[in-house]
Amino acid sequence: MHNQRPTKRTSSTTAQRAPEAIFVSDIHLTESIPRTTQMFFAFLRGQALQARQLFLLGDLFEYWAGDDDIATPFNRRVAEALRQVTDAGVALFWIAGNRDFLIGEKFAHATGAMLLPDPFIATIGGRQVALSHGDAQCTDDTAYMAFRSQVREPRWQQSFLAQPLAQRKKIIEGMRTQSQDAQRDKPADIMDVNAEAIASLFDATGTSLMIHGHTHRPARHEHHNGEEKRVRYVLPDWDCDVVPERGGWISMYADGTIKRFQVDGTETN
Ligand SMILES: [Mn+2]
Repeated sequence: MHNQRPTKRTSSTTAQRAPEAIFVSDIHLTESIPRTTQMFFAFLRGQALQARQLFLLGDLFEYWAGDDDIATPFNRRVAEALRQVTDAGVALFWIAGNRDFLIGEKFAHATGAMLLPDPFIATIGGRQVALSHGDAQCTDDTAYMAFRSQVREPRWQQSFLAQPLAQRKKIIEGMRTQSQDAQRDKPADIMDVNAEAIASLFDATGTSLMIHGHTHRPARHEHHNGEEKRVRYVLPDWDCDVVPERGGWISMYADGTIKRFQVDGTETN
């Protein structure tokens, strides 16, 4: 047995500190990825409960057909897993992704999540951090940007949501097939964020720190704006139903430090 007596040295090491906030995105939860779902639930029962705040930065779900879709058994399980996090006292925040932007107040109520606008400026560990899903900054993909502005219009959403759930799911299925076909023909670069769109987002939010997802290109980027150093973290997407498994999250601590973790809990440097 190890000596359980805490010492000053161990209690001050970063590895043992509880994070102020954890950020995660692009889990793309759906029934066909059971191991990913299991790993995400394990994350919610484990690391997430250590944090004061959990930020879901978009595309938690592979798709969301409207809040009546919460009755689907799989979605119900996800909502209940999130509810356990908020019931345990963790503040849960949500930014919509390009696949689950139809999440609404019913989902928020069921899970205890607070729906945030994109972008949102949070203050964590004394630092201001701009949070975004990231799809709105992929401005080189003009076809996607046109689609995005259409489906984000309240009138489009109203008429879409007025259709029966089964019909909406069929339409989304068609859109996903189309989008997969289109992505195959698009050069990889246009599916990344645009540098000017990122600079504009830093300018508009007045921050020098940003966390987003969407591109599935996990990284820590430094952007220099005159004397100012701007740091941008990109979250990984999750897929634990393939080898090697992918996924992970970003933790931010009370002193403002930031660490990136892989889905198995090891730190990325
Ligand atoms: Mn996305």
